Amino acid sequence: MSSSGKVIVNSALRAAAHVRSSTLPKELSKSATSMLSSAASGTNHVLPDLSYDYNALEPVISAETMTIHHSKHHNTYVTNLNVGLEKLDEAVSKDDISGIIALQGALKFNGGGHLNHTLFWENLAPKGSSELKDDSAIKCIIDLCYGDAETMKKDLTSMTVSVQGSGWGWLGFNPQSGGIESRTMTNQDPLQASTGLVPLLGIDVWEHAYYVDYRNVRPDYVNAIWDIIDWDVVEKRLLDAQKSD
Ligand code: MN3
Repeated sequence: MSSSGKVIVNSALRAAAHVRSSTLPKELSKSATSMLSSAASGTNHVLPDLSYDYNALEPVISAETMTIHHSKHHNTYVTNLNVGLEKLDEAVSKDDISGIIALQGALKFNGGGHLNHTLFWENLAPKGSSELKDDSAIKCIIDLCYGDAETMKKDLTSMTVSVQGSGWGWLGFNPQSGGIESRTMTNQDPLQASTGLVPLLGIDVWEHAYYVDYRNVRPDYVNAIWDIIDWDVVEKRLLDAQKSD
């Protein structure tokens, strides 16, 4: 790790946590740490490849939407995150506290955009390729916290459809209670850094995520997305979150 890399990581974590570096909290999100630690190796963040083709999620999400969403929108967050981290490094090296603080909004927006979309792509799978299995840990905790899967879907769907403007709906693991919860976030505010909940499943309801396919009818998009959820990924995230709890 280069010393300038260390500066980037420490200052970004400090900025994210609003604390002095000597008191970095243990509960800082692992994903944020790993996101920022790739800057420490001197490499820029890059747009992640998808594990499926752009047309693989049709008819729920079209190839056109996927192409624009991944290669343009997500890519822009990655580009601007890298620009922001470079500026942060510069501000830190000059001990420019005002400059460091001024970058927080851009880092939250672009860093959040990168984290959220990376989680989102992994959440999705071609229709019929994954199912919520009866003997899975995720099914068990859904039943415990919501009664049944249909109630959870209804709850998260209605909250997510109701997001005012641009934002996300999330199913998150609460390390305090050991349960799972539905939550919405506005803009690109990242779930874990903002609430402490560990993201299990996210639904992007920015218009760019559905307008080509559903026009202004957000409820149809959110109702349809349940057909392309990769429940194996949701299960793995839950097990990882419970392990590190
Ligand atoms: Mn998006």
